[in-house]
Amino acid sequence: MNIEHHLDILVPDSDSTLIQAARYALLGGGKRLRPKLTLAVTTHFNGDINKALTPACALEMIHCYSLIHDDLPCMDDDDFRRGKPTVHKQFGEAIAVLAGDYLLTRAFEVLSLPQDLKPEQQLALIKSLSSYANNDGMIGGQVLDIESGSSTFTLMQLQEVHVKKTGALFSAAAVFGGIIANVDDDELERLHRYGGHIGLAFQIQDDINDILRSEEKHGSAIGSDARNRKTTYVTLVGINEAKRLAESERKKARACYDLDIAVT
Ligand code: GRG
Repeated sequence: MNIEHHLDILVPDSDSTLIQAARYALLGGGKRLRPKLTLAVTTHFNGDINKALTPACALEMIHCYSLIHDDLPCMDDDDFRRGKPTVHKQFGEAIAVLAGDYLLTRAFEVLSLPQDLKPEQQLALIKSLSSYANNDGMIGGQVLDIESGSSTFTLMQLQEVHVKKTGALFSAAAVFGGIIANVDDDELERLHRYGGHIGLAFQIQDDINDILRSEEKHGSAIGSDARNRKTTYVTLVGINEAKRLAESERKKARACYDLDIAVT
């Protein structure tokens, strides 16, 4: 069951600059955490992971589109991602915007393709992904983040940003596995909470790693987030409390399901 191979099939190579830019982002060496989570949850509920592969790849397309747009000069203005120039550095800003748009659109297209799922399941996946990726989820989190400018968040506000911006796609990944394995609504609700805890733990750990990477590289405990004046868990509560919060989120996730997934 190969996520890389399936992504390659779903966005086949072409002479089109748009497709080349989309493939540059999509096939560029991500950890594939969200699709792996979908496959792990599907397996946990004895679902068929062959049926989970296309939906899992749709999630990765949404994730990659969000990274392309997040790196743009009008957002985080980053020059490198996954050790390579960002899409707008490589292909120009206009093509980067459009490659993000393409992956967003293609994600919903592949969810709607005839496949080995019931139409009700396909509809549930589409509905679920639309809401997790939208204003109540990922895009809403990004807006909150941008609107805060450089003012400092409270811990509650920071948590809301990350529950939406990062947690929502992890919830979508977990819920996807539940939909594919045909679990009931109570279980879907638990999967939603599970994904949210995993996502927060992941985000807090990412903030901690930013500091640790910086200590390794520059010998200073000021990470790139702090240099960019971003509020992070570490800048807000310090590294020890951040580690405690990450562990607490992992514990809450484990209280939902004790799955062996290497996400955080
Ligand atoms: C622009 C619509 C829009 C949304 C942007 C999720 C998001 C919102 C932006 C991603 C930017 C970011 C750095 C978010 C924090 C979460 C995070 C560390 C994402 C990177 O995820 P990984 O580590 O990436 O799973 P890989 O490269 O492994 O796929």
